[in-house]
Amino acid sequence: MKIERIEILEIHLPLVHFFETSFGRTTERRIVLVRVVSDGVTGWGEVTAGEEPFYSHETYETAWHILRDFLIPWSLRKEWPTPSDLAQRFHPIRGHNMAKAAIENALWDIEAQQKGISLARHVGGSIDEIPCGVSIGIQNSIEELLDKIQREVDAGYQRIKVKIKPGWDVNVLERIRNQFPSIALMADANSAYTLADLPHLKLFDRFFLMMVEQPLGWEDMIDHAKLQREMATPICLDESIHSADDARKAIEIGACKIINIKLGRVGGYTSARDVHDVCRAHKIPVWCGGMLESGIGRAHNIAMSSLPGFTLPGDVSASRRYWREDIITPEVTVSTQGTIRVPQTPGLGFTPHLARIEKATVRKETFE
Ligand code: OSB
Ligand code: MG
Repeated sequence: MKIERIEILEIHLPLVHFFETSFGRTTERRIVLVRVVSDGVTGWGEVTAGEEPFYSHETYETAWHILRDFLIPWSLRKEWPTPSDLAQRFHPIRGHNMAKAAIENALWDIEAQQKGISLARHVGGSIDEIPCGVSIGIQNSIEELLDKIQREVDAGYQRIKVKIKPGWDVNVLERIRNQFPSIALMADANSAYTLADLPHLKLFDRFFLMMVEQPLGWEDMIDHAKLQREMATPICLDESIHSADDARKAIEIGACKIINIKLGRVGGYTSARDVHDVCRAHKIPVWCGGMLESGIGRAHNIAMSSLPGFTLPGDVSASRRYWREDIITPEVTVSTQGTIRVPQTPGLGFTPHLARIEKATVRKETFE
């Protein structure tokens, strides 16, 4: 496939409700979208980097720089046999996985359209209805959190993830378990603790969580392995896993029992499939994490979640939980059983709503 044209767009989308983690509160997303044209076919990708370098070092602005000055010039006007060849070309650039993923993923969308098959099928997916969970941020009060959980349980979501941090953890989990003794529950700390908190973290074992996600350092594996030896609750790694090699090492040293795969964090489908395959070979279940994506990134998450190792409910949920109007049609909807149907139509399976995208665009650059 020859890439003729790449457009990068920065859109601003207000969230219907703020989202708060141990590293801060987000009220409006600033998202870089990538639109690639190859052999006359258009594909879309989304940069999943945040507004601030708190989840990882990447931001939408660093992605803009890396796309404009490196990834796009390296991609344009060249013949790429497959999207994985382009991913390979990006290897000399250290990190910046979210910027890389946006272009690579758009190529998978293009190829799927050219072959007339769904993106999910094209990347090797076989699940046609994916199980969904929700990620609920830190709220202004525990009562508000309990109300939100009730609403999501009533909507049918199969598991509830809550964000925790020191001061908003054991007390909160206790209240949740009192009101919801048997829901599938997990907690995500986004690296808010250290091994010095070991006695405190061990208290989590009382709540029969499905897992605790990334309790320790954002790049750590060693301390997570020490913690996992002391804790019954399975540890799931998010931030620390950037590649299949990272996954292998984490599994080998016992740093986790579950891995969350995010397309952006690992650098696109080629790497995501490698992480998935390593986990599968070691019988480590995986699930698809979310980054408060617009419909484009959400559609890609749905395609990835169709891979056979994605056996646990992910953080891929309905558009309406995030946006008053999503930028794709149809919007992503979730059944009362807490599932999303994987589209069977060619490509992404959702159509970018160009007028809404245009309305939300604050910056745009085209490369030919
Ligand atoms: O750690 O999974 C995370 C959002 C932004 C950054 C990091 C994370 C999250 C979420 C939200 O948990 C998941 C979603 O609903 O998209
Ligand atoms: Mg996480």
